[in-house]
Parts: sequence; structure tokens; C-alpha cells
Amino acid sequence: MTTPRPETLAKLTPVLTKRWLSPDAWRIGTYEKLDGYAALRKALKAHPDDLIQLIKDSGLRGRGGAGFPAGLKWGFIPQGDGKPHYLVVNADEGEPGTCKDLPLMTHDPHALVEGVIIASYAIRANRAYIYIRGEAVHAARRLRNAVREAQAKGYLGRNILGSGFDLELVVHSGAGAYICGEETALLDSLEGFRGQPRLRPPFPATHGLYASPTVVNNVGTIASVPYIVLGGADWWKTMGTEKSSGPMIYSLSGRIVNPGQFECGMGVTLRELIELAGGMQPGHNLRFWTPGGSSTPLLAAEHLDVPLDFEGVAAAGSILGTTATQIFSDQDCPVYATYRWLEFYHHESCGKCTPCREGNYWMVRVYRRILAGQGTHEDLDTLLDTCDNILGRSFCGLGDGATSSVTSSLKYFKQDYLDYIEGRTAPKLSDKQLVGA
Ligand code: L3W
Ligand code: SF4
Repeated sequence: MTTPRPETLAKLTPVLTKRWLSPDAWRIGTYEKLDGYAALRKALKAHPDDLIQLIKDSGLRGRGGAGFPAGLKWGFIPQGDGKPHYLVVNADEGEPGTCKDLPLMTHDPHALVEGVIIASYAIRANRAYIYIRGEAVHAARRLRNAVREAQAKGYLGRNILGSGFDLELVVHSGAGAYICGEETALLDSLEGFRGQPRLRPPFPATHGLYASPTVVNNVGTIASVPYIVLGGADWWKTMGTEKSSGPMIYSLSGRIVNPGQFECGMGVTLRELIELAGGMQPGHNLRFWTPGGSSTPLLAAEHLDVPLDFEGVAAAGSILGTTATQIFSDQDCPVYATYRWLEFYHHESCGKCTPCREGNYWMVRVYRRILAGQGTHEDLDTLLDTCDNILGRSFCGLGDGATSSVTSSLKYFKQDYLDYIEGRTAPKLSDKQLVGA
């Protein structure tokens, strides 16, 4: 284990994670003692439009994968339209490797509840939903408890803190389908339909839940709001980079000594994160990694010093995504890792569009053939051709994301594929595993 140097330790900026280690921070009494609901009192004295402007000024970008500017999205909500407005928090964290929203909701649920109230006030919504992944039973329990505590204290319900603003907040558990993390599938699921993506545009900002204007934001985005209200946009921008402001929770997993969540200003590098995580496990050398979950193209050891912000990762040919940094070593096989991710996408494909439904099915079969030692050189062309027919031709981001590890592993690690095909690597799968994709 390596001990981080002081200059690397200084990269840690605990903002959203600052209360996680405080005992009972999930209870409202503790939360209030630690500045909790002070931002709400301040926000309710401001004009809603000024709050939207504050979020715009902070440069806060969505923490769910796409990095869309949060203030801009809030500003899309038409005002004076006579329709109900909704805020929906996407807490369906399901991207493989991603583990930043669940610990936040478990350790500090009131930060999210307070953010929901402020954001709803800003966009003039009187009803808000937190759509949480079905398997996250403990986090959902903590959230429901937080909602009850906030109601009892007058932070939720009618005439919040005498402001005249009413808000009802519902915690809704999904049924564990990855596709329901896609914002329009999530809305369909919330409405009681089978969760499948809708055609966009129109975007949820104008035609969302029950065809009404709706903001859909990730947990981390909404939980950032109270800090920005208290600290101000300029303070927020002291962290991160010019176009990717603020702190970000990076979840590290894989071949490192201390896996977990590390909150740093955006733009920290993987080299620094690995140092914070105690270094690589003994005997392991970094070989490949995902900057933001399995839907983002793999990067290699040569990318250790890429700034992990939206622009830096894009310049390196990948996507910041959910900042789920999965770290693989020289003892891991990129072909096998890609196959396992593809099995996931094949299983989770909702089946609505042909490129994703059929493409993932066939790619899983090709990978099985290669890993069973029965692949051919033409299989590599077939994989690239299939990706070409999925990418940009699928109905939603799941299809595009499924191609990421295929094309990037072929770009950086083609020799690993050839070693299976030409018999230099022993097969990882048996003949029996060839069938039944
Ligand atoms: C109004 C416009 N609104 C865009 C809104 C849009 C959405 C946001 C971003 O997918 C990606 C996906 C995953 N008027 C608008 C507008 N909007 N133009 O802005 O939209 P978009 O399409 O860029 O992305 P998305 O649909 O939110 C997110 C990738 O992130 N990902 C994450 C996966 C998993 C998780 C998780 O487990 N938490 O997020 C990783 O890479 O593949 O491509 O709100 O409505 N003109
Ligand atoms: Fe469904 Fe896949 Fe098409 Fe998305 S890309 S709509 S998950 S079949």
C-alpha cells in the first residue's frame, strides 16, 4: 500500500461526502446540526428565477453521465403555462461500476431531500419524485425516513416554513431494470407502463411526466444544490475546471488497495486517484480502465494523466460518464471483460429497437466463439461492423454504450483477440458455453 503524498491528499474536496462519516448523519437532528436545511431557509427567501440563475452561474453539470448544464435545463421549464411541473430525481444508479448515489442516499439522505425542495421551488413544481433502483432497499428506507422527518419539521408539505410553497415528495422504487435509468423510460415506468425509452425531442423539459414540463436530474446533481445555495457560485467554481466546475464523487473499483468513493475537484487524474486509493494491489500493473462506467470507451495505462473532467476525457477519446473508474491490471483480460459487459447489455436491452436487441445478441455469440478458441479473423470485422450498425442507429444510449468497450478494446488490445484466435491464449470458455446467448 502506498501512502498518498500531501499534495495528492490535498486533491480531496469533501463537499457532498463531508457528512458521510458523521454518526447518524442520516437523522434529521444530526443533519440540522451540520448546516442542514440552512440552504432551504435561504433559498425560500430568494426569487425562483434567481435560484435558476445561481445554478447557471455555478456551471453545475449533470452528474448522471451526460454532463448537461443543470441551470440551463431548469430554465427550459416553461413558466405561466398553467400545467403542473415535476421534478424527478434519477436514483436508478445501475451503470456497472457506479457507486456514488447509493452511498450518498444511505449516509446523507437529507442532502438530497433538501436539494429536491430547493430545485422544486426554483422550477415551480409542487410534486417531486425520487425514482430509486429496486434493489436499493436500504437506501430507499433511509430516504423514506428522511421524507417523514422533513414533513414532521415542516420542510415538506403545505406552506413550507411559512413561504406559501407546497411540495409533496414521493420515493418510488423501480423493479431493477437498467433501462429505467434512461430518463424517458424512467418516466414511463413512473407512469405505470413498461419502462421503454420515448422518442426525443420532445424532451422531458416540455413533455415529461404525464406530458407536463419535467426536470429529470441525477442524485448528485440535486444534492449539490444546497451547497451552491449556501456557498455561492464563485465558491463552487473554485473547485474543478473552467468548463467542469465543482467537486465530483469518483467511485473506484478493481485492482486497487482501497476501493471506494473519492470526492475531488473535477480534473483530478487517475494517477492521483490510484494514489488516494492506496495504490495498485501488490503484483498488479494498470492495463485498462473505464473512466465512467462500462458505457464509456476503455482507456489504457498511457492515459494515467488525463484530467478526469468532461473535456479532458473527451479529448482522450472517451466519456466522463458516471465517473465509475474500474481498474484492471495486467492479470485481467480485456476480451473477457468486454464479453461480460456485453452479456449485461444483451440482458438489459429493452428490445424496442433492432440494432441494439439483435446486435448485442450476435456480439455475445461472437465473443463466446472467440473465448472458446473457435474465433476467426473475420469475427473481428463482424464485431466492428455490428458496432457500426448499433452506434448512432439505436433508439437510446444503451445501444451506443454497449459498443464502447468493443471498439475501444479492439483499438488498444487487438493482439489479445488475435492470441485467442491464433491459439496462443488458452480458451476461457468451454464448448458447452457456446450456445444459448
Ligand atoms: C431540453 C434540449 N433538454 C438535452 C436534456 C435531456 C437529458 C440531458 C442530457 O443519457 C448518458 C447516456 C448513458 N432541450 C435538450 C435537453 N436535454 N438536449 O439533457 O441528455 P443526453 O441525451 O445528452 O443524455 P442522457 O439521455 O441523459 C446519459 C451515459 O450517460 N452514461 C450513464 C449511464 C448510467 C447512469 C447511472 O447508472 N446513473 O447514468 C454513461 O456513459 O449511456 O448516453 O436530461 O433531456 N434540446
Ligand atoms: Fe431498447 Fe436498446 Fe433500443 Fe435503447 S437502444 S431502446 S435499450 S433496444
